[in-house]
Amino acid sequence: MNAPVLNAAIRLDPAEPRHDWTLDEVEALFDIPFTELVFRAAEIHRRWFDPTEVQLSQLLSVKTGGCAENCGYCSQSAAFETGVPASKLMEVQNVIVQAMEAKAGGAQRFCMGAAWRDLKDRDLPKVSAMIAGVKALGLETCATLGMLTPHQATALKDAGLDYYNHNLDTGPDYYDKVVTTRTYQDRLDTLEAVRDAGISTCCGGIVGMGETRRDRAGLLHQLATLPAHPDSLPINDLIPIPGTPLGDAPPVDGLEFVRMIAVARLVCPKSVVRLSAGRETMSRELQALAFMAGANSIFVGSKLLTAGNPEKSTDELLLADLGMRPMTMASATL
Ligand code: SAM
Ligand code: DTB
Ligand code: SF4
Repeated sequence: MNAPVLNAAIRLDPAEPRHDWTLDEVEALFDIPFTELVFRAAEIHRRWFDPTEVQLSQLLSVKTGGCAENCGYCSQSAAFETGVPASKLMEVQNVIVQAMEAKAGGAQRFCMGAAWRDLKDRDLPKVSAMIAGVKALGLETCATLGMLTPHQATALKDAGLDYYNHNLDTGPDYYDKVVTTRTYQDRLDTLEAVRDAGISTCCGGIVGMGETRRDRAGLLHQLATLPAHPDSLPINDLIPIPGTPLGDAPPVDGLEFVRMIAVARLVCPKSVVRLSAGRETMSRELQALAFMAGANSIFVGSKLLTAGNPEKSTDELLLADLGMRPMTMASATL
C-alpha cells in the first residue's frame, strides 16, 4: 500500500453537513491526489443527489453597465473601459417575454441581474413586479441586485423570490485585491438579510483572479462555515474582460478548476454546485470531469449577463452524450 492519500482525521461523510470546517482542513482537501479527490467527491455527490440530474438556470441582465463598484473582473463597472454601454432598468413586460423564452428553452430558474452596488427603494416596485411575473410563469425566480437591506429582502420574498445570488467571490485575504468599494462584511451582511427573509441563498465565487490555493480554500471555508450552507454554490471560471484589471489574467489549469468543484462538493455536500461562468472555453471532457467531481447545475442560453455561454444545441448534445437530464424541481429546491 502506498502512502495514505487522505488525512484520516478529516471527517468527510458525517450524517449531516459539517459547519465546523477549519481553513487548514479545507486546504488539505486540495492536496488529495486528483483521482482520489474526484472519487471522494463523486461518492458524496451520490449520497445527496442523483448524479445524472443537472439544474438549469438562465440569466438576464435587467440593468446593464455603469455600476458604481470596482470589481476587477467585471465588464459592467463604470471604473473600466470595457465597451459595455450602460442602460436603464428594463421594462417588466420585456423581462417576462425573455423569461417565457427561457422556459420554452428548458430553463428551470430565471435569474435577473442588475449592475447595481445596492438596490434602491425606488426600484423595488418594478423589480418586485418582474419577480412576480416570472414566478407566475412557473419558473423558479432568482435575482442578483447588489446589497440589500433586511426590509428589501423581505419585500423581494413577498414578491415571490426563491433565490438571491450574492457571491463572496474569493477568500477574505484576497478580497481587497479584487474590489475596494465594499467589504467582505458588507457581502456577509446582505447574505444574512437574505437568509433571515427566508430566501434561498446562491453564493460562490470566481477562480482565476491570481489567487492562491489557500485563497480558494478561504472562500470555500467561508461558505462551509456560514450559518446555513448556500443552497446554490456557483463556481465561476474567470472570463477575462479586456479593459478590466483582470483582462490579461492567465487561464486556470483545468485540473485545478476541477479540484475547486470537488472540494466545494465535499465541504458543502447538500449545495447545488454550479459549473458557472467560463464554460464556453471549456472542453466537453473538462465539463464532464466537473460533473463527475460534483457539479450539478449550469447556466443555459447563449448569453450570461454580458458574456457568452455555449449555444443551446451544444449543451443539449453534451447532456445527451453524458446521459444527464434536467433536475426535477422537487430536488432542485432541497
Ligand atoms: N451586481 C451584483 C453583484 O455583484 O452582486 C450582481 C451581478 S454580478 C455580475 C454577479 C457575479 O458574477 C459576481 O459576483 C461574479 O462572481 C460573477 N462574475 C462577474 N463577472 C465575471 C467574469 N468576468 N468572470 C466570471 N465571473 C464573473
Ligand atoms: C454567478 O455566480 N455567475 C453569474 C451569476 N452568478 C449572476 C454571472 C456570471 C457573469 C459572467 C460575466 C458576464 O456575463 O458579464
Ligand atoms: Fe457591479 Fe456586480 Fe459588476 Fe461588481 S460584479 S461591478 S457590483 S455589476
